[in-house]
Amino acid sequence: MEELLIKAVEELNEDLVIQHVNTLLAQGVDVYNIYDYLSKGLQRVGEKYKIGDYYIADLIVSGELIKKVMKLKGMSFPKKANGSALGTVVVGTIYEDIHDVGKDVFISVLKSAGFKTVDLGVDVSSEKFIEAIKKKKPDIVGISGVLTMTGGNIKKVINNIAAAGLREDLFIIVGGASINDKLFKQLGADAYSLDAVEGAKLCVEWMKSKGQA
Ligand code: B12
Repeated sequence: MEELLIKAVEELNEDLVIQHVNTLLAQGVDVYNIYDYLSKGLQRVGEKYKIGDYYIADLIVSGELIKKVMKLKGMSFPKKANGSALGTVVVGTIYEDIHDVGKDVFISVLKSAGFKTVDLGVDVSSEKFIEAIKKKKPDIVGISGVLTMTGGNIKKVINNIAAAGLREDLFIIVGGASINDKLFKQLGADAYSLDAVEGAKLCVEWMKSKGQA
């Protein structure tokens, strides 16, 4: 079934994708695993685009398809028991990048872990990040970057946050397919992850280290 779902995403077959997701949900398969299959399917769409088998229109369709699936009943991550928020996380996709599926998954996982989240959307400038940090006073800032060419933008945003005197005691985590070990070391962030669940765990660890979780 998992391969069927991956293949249906790869082939942009919306009806089949929805059918397979609903079947997996009915079988009690973990939402985390289903997101993993969807990501693998999108990966293949990306590969097809890269070799010229798919066009930009197909990328757009794939993005819309996943957005629909994310809204299906049962696709939200299980909520932690009630209580006060673990902390606040401001999240946005870096400027010049409009990919938001990964950012949205990260936000859902953070919420399920008990965080309050502030979603700044996509194409977020330094000014917007800084304004939100001043206003919302978050414990953590999450920056998503999917396009390789936006690595420099992430570095600039982090530098600008520091120049505005807001870096101290602020945990900055970056993620998204553009980040790798080498790039991360140049960015001035505190952590990175290519996986939303692992990223959220790192955020929980940070709150624990501050004695707040
Ligand atoms: C759908 C899609 C689009 C859609 C996006 C729709 C949307 N609403 O997001 C649209 C059509 C807009 C699009 C446009 C473009 N795209 Co596009 N797109 C994709 C595609 C197929 C899927 C992306 C996706 O949603 N993946 C699924 C999510 C869940 O994965 P993810 O983003 O990596 O997120 C996960 C983790 O990284 C992590 N995560 C994400 N953010 C964060 C943040 C933090 C803090 C943490 C901790 C974790 C975390 O959590 C998520 C789950 O674990 C990818 C292919 C691929 N391999 O990914 C190409 C891809 C990313 N696109 C690509 C390109 C080139 C483009 C365009 C430049 C094409 C063009 N010529 O115009 C434009 C750029 C537009 C722009 N300025 O941003 C390239 C990027 C190449 C590169 N390395 O830079 C890819 C890889 C395709 C390819 N193989 O060539 N695209």
